[in-house]
This record gives sequence, C-alpha cells and structure tokens, in this order.
Amino acid sequence: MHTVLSSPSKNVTIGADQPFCIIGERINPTGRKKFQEQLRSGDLSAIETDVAAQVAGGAMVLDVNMGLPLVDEADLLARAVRLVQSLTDLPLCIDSSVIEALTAGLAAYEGKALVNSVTAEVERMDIIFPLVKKYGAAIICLPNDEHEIPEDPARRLELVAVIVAAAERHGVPLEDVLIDPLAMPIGADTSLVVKTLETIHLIKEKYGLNTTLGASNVSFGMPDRHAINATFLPMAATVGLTSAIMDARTPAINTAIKAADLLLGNDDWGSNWITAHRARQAAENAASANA
Ligand code: THG
Repeated sequence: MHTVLSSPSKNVTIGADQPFCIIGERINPTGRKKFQEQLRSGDLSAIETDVAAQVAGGAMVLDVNMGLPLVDEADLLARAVRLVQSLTDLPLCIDSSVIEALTAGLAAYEGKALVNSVTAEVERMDIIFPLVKKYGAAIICLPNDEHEIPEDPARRLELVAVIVAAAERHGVPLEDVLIDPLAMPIGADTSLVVKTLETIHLIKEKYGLNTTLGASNVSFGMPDRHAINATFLPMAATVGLTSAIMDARTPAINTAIKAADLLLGNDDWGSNWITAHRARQAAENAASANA
C-alpha cells in the first residue's frame, strides 16, 4: 500500500516498506500567541522561518493549519498554501476542520495534496470524499464520529470500516486513505497511548492502510516533551505507523525515527543513516574551522 503525494517537482511515497514519512507540524497557530496576532493582521511572514527550519530538520511533507477564531480561514489557508509552495518543493498536508477552508486550500494547491482530515461521520464524508476525488488528493480519516471519540481499539476499528466503506462508495482508492488512530496526551490518562498503539496494529493487520497521527499530542502538558516524543515514534513505527505530523525541528526526535527506519529494515544498506551522519560531521567541521 503506497500513498504518493506530490508537488510540481517532487513525489513523496508513504508505505510500510518506505522510510517513515515526517510531516512537519509547525505551520499551525495553536498555542502561538504572536503568530496568531500576525495572522490576524494578514502578516504571513513567520511562515518563511517555519518552512526553512522544518526543511533543514528533514521534514518530507509540511502540514499547513490556519485555524484560529475570527478569521476568514478559507482565504488565509489558500494564501498560506500558495506562500509555502513558493518557498519549498515539499508536498503539503492541508489541515482544517472547516470544509470551505479545505476546498480553498485544495483549489490553491499545485500537485497531489494530503487533506487533513475527515471524521467517520457519513454526512461529512459525503461532502469531503467527492472533493478529494475532484482534486485527486489523498486524505487522513479519523475513527471518531458525532457520538463519540472511542477509547476501545476494537471500536475504533469498527469506525475504520465505516470510513473504508465510504471511500469505496465514492471511488477514492484505499491507497489514498490514511487513518489517524487518534493520539491522546499521556498526561490525561496513562492507558491511552497503549490504546493508540493497539489501534495502529489492528489497522495494519486488518486493512494494511497507511497511518498518521499528531505525535506531539502524546507529550502535551508533560515536562521533557522531546524525550517522550523521541521514544513514542519508534514504538509506533514498530507496530506499523507509517507517518506522523510531528516536530521536525528537534534533532533528537528526527534521529530517533531515522534509527527506527534503519532497525526496522527501511533504510537499505543504512545509506540514509550514514549520509545524515556525514552531513552532521561536515557541518561540525565547517563550524569549528570558522571558530
Ligand atoms: N491529527 C491530525 N491532524 C492534527 C492533529 C492530530 N493536526 C493538528 C495537531 N493534531 C498536530 N499538530 C500539532 C502542532 C503543534 C503542537 C502539537 C500538535 C504543539 N505545539 C506547541 C504547543 O502547543 O505547546 C507549540 C508551542 C510554541 O511553539 O509556542 O505541541 O492529532 N490528523
């Protein structure tokens, strides 16, 4: 099962036999007061720094979320998509819960985007799947509906069945459907992350679909978040997670997932691992020569 995303000049393939796909989470105003104020006044310039830092960190896809109250999210998201595409050739993940904003983002995007996201509610899927089809995009689907965010992995899997049925009904190929098994903060309840891991395993066994999740959610509210994120991602990759919306700027987290690629057999001859090591060494040598 391969999900191929694209920009005008680049393809990125997500799959169980591929290096883990790092989707940079940073272009998102949630919890960033200054960025929120800038966006409200129409100033998108901070996005330039966010793109550069995530590209340098090794992001393979960039999530773009412009969700904040009291703005024209559709207009803002379309502008952000155009700006990010002028700065990088990485494919984008268009992140909104507002259907008009997803539509505007897709219309502005050049290439095959990843839509983020739709819930397992039939009424919403009946609007969003045709949109995904029209624009030839891929989509992240969440196994929760209007009634519940289920904790039980078996119940989440039942909602995955509802999603798969809707995708088939609308003629969206299953390789373009990613499931988000729902990642919850470990600080809220220490049994929740194990349930996410079980859900990933069940989805892989039953459907073989690609998966993604908001990895930083797991450490939300805890001290030493980077260490938790750097441990969680290899655990999730081991049970079958194929991508994550994650902090692409922190070397300890990226190194952990690259080591997982190597150890899980998704880095042939260890060439990615060795190339990254040599690049770091060269950067260190250049820095000390300039000191
Ligand atoms: N699933 C899917 N999409 C998602 C999520 C998910 N999109 C949004 C979110 N969850 C994933 N993105 C983020 C982005 C940032 C953070 C967490 C998840 C984060 N940010 C710091 C904070 O709030 O503490 C920013 C702080 C700062 O820089 O000031 O943790 O689950 N499909």
